[in-house]
Amino acid sequence: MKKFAHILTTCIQLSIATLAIIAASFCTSSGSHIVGGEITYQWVSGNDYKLRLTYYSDCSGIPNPTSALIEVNSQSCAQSFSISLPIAAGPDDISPICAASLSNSSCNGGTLYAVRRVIYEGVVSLSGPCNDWVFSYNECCRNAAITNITSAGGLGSYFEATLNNLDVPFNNSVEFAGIPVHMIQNNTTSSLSWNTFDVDGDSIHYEMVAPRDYIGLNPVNIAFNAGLSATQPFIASSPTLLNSQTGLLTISPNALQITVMSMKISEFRNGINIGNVYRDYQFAVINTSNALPKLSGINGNNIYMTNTCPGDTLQFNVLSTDADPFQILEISLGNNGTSASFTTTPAQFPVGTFTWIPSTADISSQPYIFTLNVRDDNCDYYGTQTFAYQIYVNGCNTNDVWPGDANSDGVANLYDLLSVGIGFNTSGTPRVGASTNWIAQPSVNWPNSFLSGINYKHADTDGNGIIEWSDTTAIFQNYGLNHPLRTAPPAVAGLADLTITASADTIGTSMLLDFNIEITSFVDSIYGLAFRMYLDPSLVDISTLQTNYTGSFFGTSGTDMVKLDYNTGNGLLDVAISRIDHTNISGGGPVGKVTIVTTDNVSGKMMLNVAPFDIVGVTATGDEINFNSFGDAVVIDQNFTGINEHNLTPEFSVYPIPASDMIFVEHYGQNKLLTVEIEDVNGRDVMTINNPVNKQQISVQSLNKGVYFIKATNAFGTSIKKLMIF
Ligand SMILES: [Ca+2]
Ligand SMILES: [Ca+2]
Ligand SMILES: [Ca+2]
Ligand SMILES: [Ca+2]
Repeated sequence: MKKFAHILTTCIQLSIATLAIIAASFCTSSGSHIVGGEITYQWVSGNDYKLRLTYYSDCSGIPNPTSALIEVNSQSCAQSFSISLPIAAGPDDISPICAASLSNSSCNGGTLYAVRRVIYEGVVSLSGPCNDWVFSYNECCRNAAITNITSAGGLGSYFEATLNNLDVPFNNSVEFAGIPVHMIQNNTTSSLSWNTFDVDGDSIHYEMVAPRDYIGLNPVNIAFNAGLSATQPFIASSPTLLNSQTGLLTISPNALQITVMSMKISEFRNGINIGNVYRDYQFAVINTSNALPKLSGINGNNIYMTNTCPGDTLQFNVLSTDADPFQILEISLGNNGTSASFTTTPAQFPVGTFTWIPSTADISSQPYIFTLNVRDDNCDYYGTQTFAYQIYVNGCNTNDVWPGDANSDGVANLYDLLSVGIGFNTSGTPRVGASTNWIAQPSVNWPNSFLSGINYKHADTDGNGIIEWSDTTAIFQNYGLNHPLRTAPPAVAGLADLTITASADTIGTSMLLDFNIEITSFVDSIYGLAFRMYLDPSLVDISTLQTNYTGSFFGTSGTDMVKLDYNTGNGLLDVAISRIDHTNISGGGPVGKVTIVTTDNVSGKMMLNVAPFDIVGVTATGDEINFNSFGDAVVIDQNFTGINEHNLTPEFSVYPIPASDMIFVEHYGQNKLLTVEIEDVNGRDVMTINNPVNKQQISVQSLNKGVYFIKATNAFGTSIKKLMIF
């Protein structure tokens, strides 16, 4: 009967009717157009809590109630009563409508879809500690325009928060900073957050659940339309994603729709669930040509996570962009319950600077989530996105293992492979609770240490108790990530030469070229080698880089040599190789080979310079060997192929690209093809056709998705083209 009684209350306020039956029919047909809501609470003292209902409604619906009745229940303590909360703020139009169009907001009598927010607040005195307090609010009716549930206008809203003040002396619920985004773009992927934070520092977990109706006082999950669900409430081109740790939602709608969804946000202290808050909210998917504004990761990169130590000043910049050339952006930091600050430069696309000096009280195994909102000034509706930055505050115990930082120098990169090589096959105590996640992991010291004084346990990157092949995985996974720790560099024990030589002096566009890497001096003792090379992406097709260690002076990869190469995708190639048998080798010779394909858009003549740099060699005991670097230069000449070679070497086309089941290699040169080969990106031959016909049909159904190369060879040489299988 509760539902009925409440409809009556709402409608009497409107003075529409005094008869319950008429009131009920009015409310069902017109409704209060609830867009969403949530209940949060703040601890006042003892068992007193300030309750807040934040209530969102569509401006074209009936006015919001002048007070809100919150039900308070605890089954275990046999408590059930209600409290009426007066309005504390609002109603406010919170729609992302630009100033010039505000007069056309439906909150101002216009036609633009708009949402208003009202906040109700009041203090409740609980009878004592109970582990199952429920604060709830219910009201008919939802917005009839909702499209992902059937007959939404006849369904009620039920909002709830829970508190366990039996297992902890007090709790403040999570809170939501800023204004929720309620309009998103069709056919665009939007990244959004509700900017949740907890002033107590409790750990927060996010989950998508069904929005609820109610029968009596009891919540009832609302069923979604066919094909949709609580975790997939949108009609979308790819699944809606919720990061359960950061609360970041990624939505790719591909239909106009009005979608209601609900998120459960749970708090845990010492592993105990001490409270839950539910935000029930509605998104309108609209058509707009406005491009969404974006924010970079930390200091302009695409990494959104970092680590710091208490007492250190953590500062980083975030860059904003928007594909719309004349819009002006704003960046703001969501409220977050810490002392972190954020400033921005005044510019069309501002740069924001985040600063935080955490204290020892901030040390936590959980990351702090800071959300930055970026907004453009598009009209009628602003475009908004949220980006989450995770910051770990560590105890900064130098004894902790950071998985992948095998040499414990504060970063996971190529040099860590050298420590894996030096410690190869050594066993020690496995790490308790080990993972390859980039967090500080306490670990018992092993008997051995490297020359630098760093314990061998750091090279057991996956924590399974032995340094072996699998320990390259965490280096790769956490490549380039930093943690706050500095150690002195190891001693230097020798000097040698590393030389890169190109296989040609001059080549044309879209052509294959080898860079041979060799130790060109006699080395007394060496065990491992790491270096970087830069291949200018305007001249080299970075996606085609192939490394090959066949015939390496260091041994055979996977047998007596461990290797790691990392293509950063922006021209840098990091290479590291090491023996695994704890025995130095001496002499010199080939290290490996990097094969590239020049880009097809070089105009005129360009010089490609390639030299190794940041070279580190080590002995089996970890002494460092310094290297001189010798590079090479190649002229890339757009017209290089020349008349003679143009006629002699194979000329062919490959289609379709991309392909999934069949390709044609069509030859139109003068000299008969001898072979057509397909190679994968690792240089492995996956298919060879001898004596192909001029229009050779090749089935590629058996090939995995990815990039391949088609090599056509005649008596005068080989030509190569890229192939994409999808
Ligand atoms: Ca809390
Ligand atoms: Ca824009
Ligand atoms: Ca390292
Ligand atoms: Ca291991």
